[in-house]
Amino acid sequence: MSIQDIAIKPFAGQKPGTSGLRKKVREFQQPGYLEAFVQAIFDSQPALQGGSLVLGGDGRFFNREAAGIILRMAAANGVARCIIGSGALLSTPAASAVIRAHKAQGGIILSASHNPGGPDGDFGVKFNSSNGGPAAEGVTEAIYQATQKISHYRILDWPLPDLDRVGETSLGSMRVSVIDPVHDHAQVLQNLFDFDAMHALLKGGFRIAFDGMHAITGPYARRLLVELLGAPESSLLNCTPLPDFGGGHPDPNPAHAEELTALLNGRDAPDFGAASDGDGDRNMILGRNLAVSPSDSLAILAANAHLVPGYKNGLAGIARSMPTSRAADAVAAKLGLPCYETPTGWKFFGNLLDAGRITLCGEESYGTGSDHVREKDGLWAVLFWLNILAVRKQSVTEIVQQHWRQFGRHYYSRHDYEAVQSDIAADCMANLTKALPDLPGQKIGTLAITAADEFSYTDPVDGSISRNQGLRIICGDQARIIARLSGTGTEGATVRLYFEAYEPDPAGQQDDPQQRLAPLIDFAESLLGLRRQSGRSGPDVIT
Ligand code: VG1
Ligand code: CO
Repeated sequence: MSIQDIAIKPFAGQKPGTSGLRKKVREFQQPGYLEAFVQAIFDSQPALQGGSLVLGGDGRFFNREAAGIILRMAAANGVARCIIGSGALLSTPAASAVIRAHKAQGGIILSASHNPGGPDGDFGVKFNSSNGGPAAEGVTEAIYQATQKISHYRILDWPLPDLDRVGETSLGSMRVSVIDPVHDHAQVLQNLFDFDAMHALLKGGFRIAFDGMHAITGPYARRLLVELLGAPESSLLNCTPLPDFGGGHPDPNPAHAEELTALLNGRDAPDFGAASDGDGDRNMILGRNLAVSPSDSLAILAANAHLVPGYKNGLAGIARSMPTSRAADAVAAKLGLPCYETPTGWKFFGNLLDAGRITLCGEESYGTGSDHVREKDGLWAVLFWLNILAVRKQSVTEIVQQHWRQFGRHYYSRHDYEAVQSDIAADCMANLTKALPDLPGQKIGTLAITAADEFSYTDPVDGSISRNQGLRIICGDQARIIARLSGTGTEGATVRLYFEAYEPDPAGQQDDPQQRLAPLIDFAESLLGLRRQSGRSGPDVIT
């Protein structure tokens, strides 16, 4: 058995984005590319030496190969124990649960989340810290710096143990624990929700449909929804994980989860629909003929949290990412809770959760979660909704409508312009940046602009500052326009535009969001010139 020290040169651009390093599979397959990034993790995270590392991924193309390389590198870099999901699988929230349950020093998650997979698709590597959450900016920066001065990587030249059989084994002097990928996560969820009440709901004829989008959540959904809650097997759609996600785009939104959306909009629809993404951290919630806006979902979970055993003693606070609608703020204000506004990306919730300042948090991008793990959690949100539905005995639509009547409705939409030429995207953002100082005082129809700025965030726990987190145009409590560049795309630049308008009057709460938001949408275009410059007639994806 020998440890090999292999010379390499640094690769340009190994800088983690919103959530880990995401690149085309082919880029990751270049000799030494994955190895360089992983070695940089070991070089910059000395606690892993002699410690435990959790490893698993969403099962996409290249997952198993990459896991094998990382396992042999971990052994060569002095990791004492590697805890790996069988088949090298772990959903992102499950990886977080495993890190916490086994008090590991960190974890490596192999996923490009909602990005498509397959040989021509995307791959990703993400490092999570000992709290189970995505590495904070300071850590990802240290990893990036290490990639830039790398000269060697270390790897053990030895055959891998059987990764498909649960049990204890070893690789060199490293202990390898192959675990059931579902167990720890299911355990955490069973402690939070009223499984008896949900079981009774389903037994009483309440019908659900869960779409795994051929990604990681299939086995998790089967355990939780079918085996524990007694839902019929036919409730599971696309729950066999495939390395290319069946050619689909594992992003749970009405645009990409077409089959499920059609089912819920069709005749004899189930009462409740849900889907999750590639790595199982996102969720979409559907009622009959209704897609719940993720921002509303966060607010509704917060307003009803007291109905759920794990949160019956109340919430410490709520946080949302900046572009997420202010629906959650309205609930926090009513409940007298602190509400934090963080930059996009789950890593920014970590400190608030660790410090006990918040219990629930969420993002407009179909992500919700709580302090039970340190990642957003798709099936957690599904169970949370089912628990509320079991207690309130109302339909999804009734719950949403009642919420709007009580708290007002925040009309909301996100427009994505994908794979825009990078220089055009930069130019449009520069146009808007230049316009910002003159905007306050101007009007968008009847709405007065009260502030316009570039969002920067000071972490209230450790004081770290994150600048350049998106451009905002704010019309008091009435409306907002936000523009930012995506940090997860792998082709050109993806521009995200976010629109929000508040309607307290129940008589005005039944409009079509796109129509309602049209003046904001037009105003944004007049400043950005994105359609004009990119030659597109509209966004690629509207959610
Ligand atoms: C997107 C979402 C962001 C989310 C991130 C990771 O980032 O907007 O809210 O945290 O994806 O989610 P960006 O930079 O492309 O806007 V996941 O499920 O892809 O890990
Ligand atoms: Co994801």
